[in-house]
Amino acid sequence: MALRTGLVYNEQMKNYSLLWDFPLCSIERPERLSASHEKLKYYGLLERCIPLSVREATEEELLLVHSLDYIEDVKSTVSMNVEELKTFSYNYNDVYFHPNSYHCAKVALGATLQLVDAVMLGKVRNGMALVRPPGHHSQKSKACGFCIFNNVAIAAKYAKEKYGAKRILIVDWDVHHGQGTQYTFEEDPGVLYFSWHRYENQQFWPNLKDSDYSAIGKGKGAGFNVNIPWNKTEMENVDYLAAFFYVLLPMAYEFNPELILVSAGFDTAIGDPEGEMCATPECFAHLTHLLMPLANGKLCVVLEGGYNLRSLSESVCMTVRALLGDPMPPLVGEIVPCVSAIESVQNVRAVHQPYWKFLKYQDVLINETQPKKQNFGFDENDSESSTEEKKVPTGSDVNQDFEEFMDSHMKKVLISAPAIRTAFAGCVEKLTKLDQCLKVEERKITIEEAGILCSAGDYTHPMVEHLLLSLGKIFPLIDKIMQREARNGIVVSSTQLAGVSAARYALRIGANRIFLLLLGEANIPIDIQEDEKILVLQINGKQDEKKLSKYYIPVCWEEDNEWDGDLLYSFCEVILPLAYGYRPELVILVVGSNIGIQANTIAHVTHLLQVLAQGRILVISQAYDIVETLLNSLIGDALSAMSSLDMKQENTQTLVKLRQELKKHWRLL
Ligand code: Q9C
Ligand code: ZN
Repeated sequence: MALRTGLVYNEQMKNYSLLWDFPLCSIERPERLSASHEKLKYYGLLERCIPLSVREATEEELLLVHSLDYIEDVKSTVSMNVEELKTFSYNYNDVYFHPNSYHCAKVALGATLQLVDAVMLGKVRNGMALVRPPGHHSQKSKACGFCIFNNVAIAAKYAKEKYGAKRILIVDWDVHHGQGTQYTFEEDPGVLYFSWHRYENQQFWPNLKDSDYSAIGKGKGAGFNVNIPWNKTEMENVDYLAAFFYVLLPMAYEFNPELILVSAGFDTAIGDPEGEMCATPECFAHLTHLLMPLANGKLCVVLEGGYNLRSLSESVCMTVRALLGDPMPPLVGEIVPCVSAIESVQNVRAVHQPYWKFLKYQDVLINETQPKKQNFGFDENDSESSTEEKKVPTGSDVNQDFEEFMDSHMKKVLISAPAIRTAFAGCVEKLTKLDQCLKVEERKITIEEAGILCSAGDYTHPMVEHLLLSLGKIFPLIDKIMQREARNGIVVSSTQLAGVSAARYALRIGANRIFLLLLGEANIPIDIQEDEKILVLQINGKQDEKKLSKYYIPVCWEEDNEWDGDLLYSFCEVILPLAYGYRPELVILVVGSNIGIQANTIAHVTHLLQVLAQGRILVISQAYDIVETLLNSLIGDALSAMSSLDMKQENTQTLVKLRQELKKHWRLL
């Protein structure tokens, strides 16, 4: 199915607001929806989405999570006067009611369920529901924190019941803890609930012990509730990414959800008066993109909080752009998570270690090598890298400085996508999706030209003709990508030298930092190993052990193994963090033949790599039979789930050692 993104929105949900003076609730206003919707229109994103209609949720649907008594109580508010509404509202914590609240809350839930239906029935691949009131604080018999009915929790129950979904992942990136959602699924191993939230050692609302990392779920649900408490404000892009790389992504891959629901609060974004965090809107494009390869692409993003209209609406647009498959804007900011974020992430990994295979060998090893404190790669004593003072934004001040501060963080939205997504060269005629791609003409490469681009002696190789033909396909593809006529490209070439020559050529035409990821054997000339403009990471077998340097990172794994799990987890925990820190302008992925990794796994890696370099990636495959699978990933098709994701203890050890080694040279790890 082509990439299709649904958008659920309806003006009706603007028709309620706060009717009396109640400062704690004044930020939750109708303009939150109109500002988001207007900006989607402004950036031309609205017209690219499939509009989905809303409906009122039924009582039966409300009963999936809420009690009949509570529903009746809420229903009774429709005929209340202001005094009565006030009294009723004060029964609960930080929530207000309006005579139209009940109706809007049913529409917000109905909108969410319409999105779930469209995604589960395959009418759209993914989508977003712009709704209010939000839902994640509301509980069985309680309204709370602007929330009346728990949209996302009910949606999960609905998907289980109506579509038989067995594993649902809920990602709650709102800055508040969705305790309502946690309570709903605490004992349910079929729903993995992940939430990060401002916590400040329980000093922040809703001030619950239940929001700490120690709340891991109960009974059969133990291990399926994941809280990352942020004990400081001003968390940045990199802190959120660290939570994804070291906790959520490997866990989500291991869980293998059939559907992902996002409780998408944008009060985690910069300038929000509630969150006081510093993530920029682009961060949400990255988070969204990183979730898209899971669950066959079935991703429903549902609005929760977000109270700075500017950062809310920009962040909504960024999320929708990612859902649509647009290229990722580069991320600004620090490349090292702060100490407090690292601590939280480590604590979560430690309490979840008994429940997740990807944590099984690692933390044991880390304990052995780091007897005092668990440390999975960050160096806490490195003051230069992680304890820097951050610039303090004046989160709630609406003054000149604050507006300028916001201006400086809202610049990345307009990145134009190349009209053509994927280019190819050479004879791959049998592939089915080529009509969607740009065929690039090969050109003739002379021995002289190749001579500059290969190591001395390479061009006297007996296979010289063969090499020249390969380069004749590869160089024009790199031209197209660097000139932004195509976003990415793919080519089949069986010569081992192709990757290195491609990188040299890209440098020559002006690329500055190239990330070269090699899966399989290849000789890397010494000058490339030392070139700071090319970061090489190579995964190959043990028989050919190589020496690590700053810009050449060989990973040598046990032979005769399936490397799928090892690759995927190393990718989340080492390769991506490293590559993010390097900020490449081009990614070159070389896939060798017979490497013990399934095509589908490499397709996942290919998708994830597209968060880098604005999606500029060239895939060079030495084998022909996997090209179709990789092409699907490049053109943005949904990926199928990964089948085997075991990690080998030996290879995990290699990974942990590698992380130690890399710490000497690189800061993100
Ligand atoms: N400053 C959502 O974002 N008030 N709800 C907290 C502490 C309640 C937020 C007061 C905030 C509720 C969906
Ligand atoms: Zn919130």
